[in-house]
Amino acid sequence: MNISGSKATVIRRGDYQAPSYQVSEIALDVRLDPDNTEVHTRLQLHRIAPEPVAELHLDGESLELLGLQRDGQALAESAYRLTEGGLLLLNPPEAFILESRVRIHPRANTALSGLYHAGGQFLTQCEAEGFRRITYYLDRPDCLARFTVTLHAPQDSCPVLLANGNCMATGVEEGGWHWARWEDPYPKPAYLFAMVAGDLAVVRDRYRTASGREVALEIYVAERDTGACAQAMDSLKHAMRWDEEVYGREYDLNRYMIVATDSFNMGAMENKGLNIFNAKYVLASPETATDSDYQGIESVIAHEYFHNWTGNRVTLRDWFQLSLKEGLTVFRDQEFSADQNSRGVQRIGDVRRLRAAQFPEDAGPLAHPVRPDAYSEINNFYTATVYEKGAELVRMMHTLLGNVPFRKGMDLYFERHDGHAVTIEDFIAAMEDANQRDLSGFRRWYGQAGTPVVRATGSYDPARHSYTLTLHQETPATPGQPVKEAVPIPVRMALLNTQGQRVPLEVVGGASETVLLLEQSEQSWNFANLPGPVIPSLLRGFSAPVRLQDSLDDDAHGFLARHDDDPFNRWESMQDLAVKALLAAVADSSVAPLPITLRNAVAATLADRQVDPAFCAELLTLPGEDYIGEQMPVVAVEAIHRARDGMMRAIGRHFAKEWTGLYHDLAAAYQRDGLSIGRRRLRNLALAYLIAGEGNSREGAILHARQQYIQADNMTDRLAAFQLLAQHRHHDAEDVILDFYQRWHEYPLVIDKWFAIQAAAPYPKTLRQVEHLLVHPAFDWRVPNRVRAVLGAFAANPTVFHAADGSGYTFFAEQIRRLDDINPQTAARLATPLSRWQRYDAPRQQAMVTALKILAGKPGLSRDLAEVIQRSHPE
Ligand code: B3K
Ligand code: ZN
Repeated sequence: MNISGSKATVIRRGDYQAPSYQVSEIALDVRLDPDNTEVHTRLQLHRIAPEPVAELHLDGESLELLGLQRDGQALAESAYRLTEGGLLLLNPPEAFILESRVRIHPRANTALSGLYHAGGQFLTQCEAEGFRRITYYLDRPDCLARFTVTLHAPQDSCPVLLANGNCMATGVEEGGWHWARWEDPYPKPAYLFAMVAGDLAVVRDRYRTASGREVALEIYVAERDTGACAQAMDSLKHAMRWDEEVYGREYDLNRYMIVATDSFNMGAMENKGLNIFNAKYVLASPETATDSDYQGIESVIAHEYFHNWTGNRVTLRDWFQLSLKEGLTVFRDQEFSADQNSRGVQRIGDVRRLRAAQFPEDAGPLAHPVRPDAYSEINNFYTATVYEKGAELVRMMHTLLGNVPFRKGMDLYFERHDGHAVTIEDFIAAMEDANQRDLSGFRRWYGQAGTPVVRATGSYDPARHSYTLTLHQETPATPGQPVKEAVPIPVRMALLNTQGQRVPLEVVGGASETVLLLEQSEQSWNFANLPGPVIPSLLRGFSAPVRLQDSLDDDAHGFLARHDDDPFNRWESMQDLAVKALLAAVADSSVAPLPITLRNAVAATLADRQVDPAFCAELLTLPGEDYIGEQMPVVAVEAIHRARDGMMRAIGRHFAKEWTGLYHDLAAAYQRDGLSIGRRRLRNLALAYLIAGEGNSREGAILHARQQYIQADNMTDRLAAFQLLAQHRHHDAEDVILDFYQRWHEYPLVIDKWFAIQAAAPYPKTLRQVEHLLVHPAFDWRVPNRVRAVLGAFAANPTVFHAADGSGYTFFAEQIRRLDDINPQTAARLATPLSRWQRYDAPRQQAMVTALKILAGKPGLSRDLAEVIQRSHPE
């Protein structure tokens, strides 16, 4: 039992059983109507189990059964049984054709899983288990079948009818309806099925594959958005080229379609040949999208495209293997983005995300291995652990093997498993077999939750001219896994001399960088014949997803912050200096001073004209409040906020002249290249520091911000100014908020930003403001982007969500309760910040647990939310 008083069915990895039947062909015939859609399904089934079975289970959920036939005959009532989760066929013959007719209700489907009708369009989302909400089926990833689908719809409301694969025929029928038949030549699991119908415009382009085949590229959007698809189209073509060049993988159909919608539960979906995307990752124009929106489009378009090989051609045996496609595909999209942009800045961003989302997850009650052992709702496992930590595991194998051997492993993986549903084990085995390497330690990484802590100690022996490095690893216990084993940890490292140059390492034939493999709980290495004293640069490029305690003092970090030639480590040293100063300020409840080492490092960075502006902005951005909280035994909410604010002010004030100089020097007309993006970022950071500072420069900066807000020729600059003006107490904040809404109210993606920025303002009155936002005419509970803009931003607002009186939690729980009736998947995901209650002081703990209990007591609690609550507070 749990605090929600129910016991949900738990699915366990160890219970996997191969299906007893397979479907060779599935033909769907769908008459689309927002209120009553009829789906006629014809399945060709045959037994693959060696012996006859007493019953065959077909999944089905929220379906109204209208008729069932077997081999052309109505099925006798004694031959089947309807169950809670679907349909049982009793004593099925060895091979047969099953026809079913069901009715479903797309408009009422606010869960946005299965077939739904939103914004005038019919759309589907079948991963993970949405197909069973369309028809009775073997809705499991190891059931691969050839799909044909015929869509019927009124011609005026739905001139466009799309599904996976190739369009084979179209026609008109009575009453102003028309139809289209699509066939996908590649057998696929049902989670990759998609269909779309609506009034959509299309932006077309072409791509010629390496072997010379022409592929039609089509992006479907609302008519008025056709001018905002260039970034998506370019990114798609770049991704297609990259996968050919780096992995030798070509696209395999004649047509690649992308559909954009405002109503989507996540970022995008890789349905075979017909990706469906959250409009946020498709639409961009300089006036409406920020630089980071552009980068988001590039990476998500690439991610979904890369799934065509890692996920679709080679798919999953069961959902426990989710990271086999997600971790691997995230690794691929990260590498793609690193090749398109700056590798160092990309890595810093990836690690920032990992630490912001995955480390906390791994340290709390929702911790789970990259390959989980059990779930009750699989949609709850599309987590930072499965995605981001999963990508890190692939990256570590890549680091250990090297580029060419890794590619050999990938080739073998595709060669062996193309067209099959496989496991993480199969992936590791391909890497091992292609290279005669033993990677068995990685099986532990996949099975063990928790973030390893690596402690490094080192000493230089002047008499022997040698440096000894000792590394120790330990993984803290996680729920259900009290005892942890050592895992293989690749530690990329170099030794720097006092001039900041890497010294040759004799043990690796004079190379100046190497990868140490820490496999036991403790190991030591000795570097002999060094030219003089050295400072170690460890875990370069963040070569493993661990917490490193490097036992270096501030002087060493200050040195690395200025001299390390590894961009990640240079950034990391800067962060370490800032975190240390901030923690000291938190400990004595003071405003953070600006310690001399940090001040010198900031000064050196500001003076360094060589450094790329995007990287410079990374170096000068202070760690976020959440990250600082992560470094403390109990998160001191207000003290952290005060300390970080204080440090912003100190850096703003101390370097006011430099910031002002940068702000003016970096002004430029809008361009989209990497250098211009970096310059904008640094310039807006300068503005933020000036506004954080005090006195004249602050007043001047507010004027600059207002001017920038009005005159900006792009959304990056306009939004940066808007955020500073809207989130800082000053007299015309409200006018600016009103003005922004009036300018952009016709652009939902921009209005999401407007909602989010208000919900993120760090003042007590924000709670009231958020109450108003929830009843604003533009707020819509059925649109996940909008709900996330308000409630997601609210829950990420440290001082307001975690207000000492518990008001933030109570309010939040009430909203999640409401959302759960509309969209359980989004409700469950948004609720996860409450799982972190153990990290706070006693009164907050109590208030958070009470909030969880309020949710647990909700009548009709969804399985999604019930699982999150139960795991968050198991007693
Ligand atoms: N595979 C989808 C995510 C599906 C989430 C289902 N709840 C998008 C992606 O990772 O590419
Ligand atoms: Zn994915």
